[in-house]
Amino acid sequence: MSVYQATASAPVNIACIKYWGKRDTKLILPTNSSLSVTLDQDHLRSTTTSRADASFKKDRLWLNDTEEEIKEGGRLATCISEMKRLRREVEEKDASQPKLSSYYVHICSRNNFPTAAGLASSASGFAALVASLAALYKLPASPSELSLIARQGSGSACRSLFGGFVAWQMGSLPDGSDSLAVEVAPQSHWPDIHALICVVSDDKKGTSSTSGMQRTVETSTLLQHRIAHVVPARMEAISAAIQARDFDAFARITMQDSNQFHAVALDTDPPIFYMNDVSRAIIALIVEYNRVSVANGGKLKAAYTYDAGPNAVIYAPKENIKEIVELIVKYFPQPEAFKDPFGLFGAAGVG
Ligand code: 2P0
Repeated sequence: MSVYQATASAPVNIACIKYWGKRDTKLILPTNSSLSVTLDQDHLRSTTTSRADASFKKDRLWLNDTEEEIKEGGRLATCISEMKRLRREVEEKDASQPKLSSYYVHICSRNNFPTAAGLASSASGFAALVASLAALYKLPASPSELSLIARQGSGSACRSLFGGFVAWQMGSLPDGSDSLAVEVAPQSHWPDIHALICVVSDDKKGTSSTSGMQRTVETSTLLQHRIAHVVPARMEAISAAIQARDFDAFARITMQDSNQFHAVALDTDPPIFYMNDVSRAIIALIVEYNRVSVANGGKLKAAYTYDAGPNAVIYAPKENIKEIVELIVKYFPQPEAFKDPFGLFGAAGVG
């Protein structure tokens, strides 16, 4: 008897140009394009195994060994049914294919980083889910085509189907068929960039991204300015910086966009605060580190970016990482017992 099972992994991605706002909440269509760097497979990733079997009685999913409910019409159910639809297309073209689209699936997903670390796992999670079902169903789909489905699980997930530098083009069609991820450059184009993740707090965040960004869409006038007048030019400029391996420009744009995303969160009614005093102190440290370099005739040496939480991600060329870690440890001494509890306080290569 044949066993129909496949496993796939997808890494976490960290945005340099932030996605924040939906123009369609069901299809998850964004109000602006975004661009991220996918971390390498060795560090923060989700690994998912999917299995189809005629004996299964319903679709089921386990996340880190705990079963999650697959709510009818919810994001998980949408991704699974969309993948079954693509499988049906394969079966209709080739009658010799087993009718896996009519079987229920059991899906088991695990993160190799603690969910409690406060790092977004929905991006890697939905990307790995879609990739594992694509492997199970032997779909001829490209990563961009799969990104259309991962996007409906969680917007940022569409970017984790590629390694390296990835853009999520917002698209303009109402059905979302042009709102997909594309590769800007593979990791091998610029392997020198590293990401340092500083876990400032592992508390669960107060305002979820999904509800926070909708409140921003409804109440922030600054978001309208950002969408119309800021992001399009930044997408062009950061793509050019990546092509040219221009860290100075990449860093400047990344920090500006992190700042504007948090300004937009603050411009929301009621306001949303994702960074805390430690987050802001890390910004001050990186600003000073860069100021000294520039004052001595050098260039920017590091870029900070913050998502919907207080944890810092610092991008820097590899040669600066050791110095940055030493600075962070000097100014943010940690009690021995809390030193790197998750093994996250270190450099992760990208791609
Ligand atoms: C990003 N973030 O571009 C931005 C920056 C957080 C700050 O994507 O509602 O979890 O599932 O589409 O993707 C977080 O939003 O939201 C996010 P949904 P998601 O990475």
